[in-house]
Amino acid sequence: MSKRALITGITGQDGSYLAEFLLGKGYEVFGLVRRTSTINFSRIEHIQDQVTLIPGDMLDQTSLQTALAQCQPDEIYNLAAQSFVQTSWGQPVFTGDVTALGVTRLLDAIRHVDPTIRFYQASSSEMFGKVREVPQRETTPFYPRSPYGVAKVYGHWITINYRESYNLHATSGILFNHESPRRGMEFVTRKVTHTAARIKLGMAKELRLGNLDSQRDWGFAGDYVEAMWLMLQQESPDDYVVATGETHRVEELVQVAFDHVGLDWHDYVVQDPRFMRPAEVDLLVGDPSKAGEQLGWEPRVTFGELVRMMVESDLKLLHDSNCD
Ligand code: NAP
Ligand code: F7E
Repeated sequence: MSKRALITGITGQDGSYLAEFLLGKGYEVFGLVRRTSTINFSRIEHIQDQVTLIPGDMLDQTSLQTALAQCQPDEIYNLAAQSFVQTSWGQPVFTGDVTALGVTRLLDAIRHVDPTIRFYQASSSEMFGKVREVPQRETTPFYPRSPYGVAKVYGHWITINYRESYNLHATSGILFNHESPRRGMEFVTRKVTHTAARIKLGMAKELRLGNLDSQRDWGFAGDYVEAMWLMLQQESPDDYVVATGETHRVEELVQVAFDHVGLDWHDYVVQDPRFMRPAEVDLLVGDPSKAGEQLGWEPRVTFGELVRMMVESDLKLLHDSNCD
């Protein structure tokens, strides 16, 4: 009998990679999708006939319980969230409802429907915020710097609380930034690679950015979904940091992307206060040694390879859409 997995957030970047990964492992894959007036299945359209989509919303307890009863999963990967940090200042209550309380709704549905289901929570390096130590590891205290980060701290602790209160196999993966050609356009990596490609093709003249000095530990999403799966294959639930252990400035990201298309970024990049944040996180860089030792996980794609892969993909995407 093949294992059954339910992915919340299957239409997002990570959800699409995880669904592919689990299908490759022989899983029967279910995805929770919320109702929207326009269908947004572009990231999963190539596998849509291999997965079963179930309507539901992280804001609606009944729909979560119904989804669990319907698909009876062995494993649940909770990837659904309002995941854009900048938006969380403009919509702090909504962000808390989906990204924080949504985790409780799902854990409580597990408790009532089938407490043997294994649960993965998508926690975030944003929980470290104003960092207490460098690099950050599982034991580093949290100091979130955005409503999103605060919501993720709640989601992290409610996962641990349900693990300890009800003996659930509930695990929290503290993932540092991970990117891909499927990254949303609002995030800085994709904004840079897509705009560099547009400038190269004569479709744009400038790239407006916020803080070029921010530093992040950027990995490839395709590598990180494997770590999620490995966590749920462990005998006992636990918490793990998943990161590359390297940090790069936004300016470096810009440099690699523009170099790849043969342009000097200084001629195109404009700093724009609209993209500055009310509070920034400090030096985010993760220590993935526990994931390495206990899960046997390590990142494969380097920072340079990742940025170039994204630029190449955007050049192709723009070229193909021009030919349509
Ligand atoms: P993403 O591309 O923004 O995807 C978010 C997913 O959540 C989408 O499928 C979205 O559905 C769904 N969603 C949002 N609100 C929902 C609701 N009320 N009910 C049901 N589904 C809802 O995010 P991602 O980059 O794949 O990240 C996946 C998870 O990992 C998120 O929880 C994120 O916070 C966390 N995380 C990400 C990173 C990273 O670097 N990518 C790092 C650490 C943690 P729609 O398509 O309908 O909008
Ligand atoms: O910003 C700076 C910005 O929006 C990265 C989410 O997946 O990872 C992601 O959150 C940095 C920040 O990602 C622009 O100020 C400069 O310092 O790509 P981002 P994020 O905020 O790190 C974490 C781990 C998550 O959990 C989140 O869900 O880049 N930056 N100029 C800019 N950022 C954006 N978006 N746009 C700019 O123009």
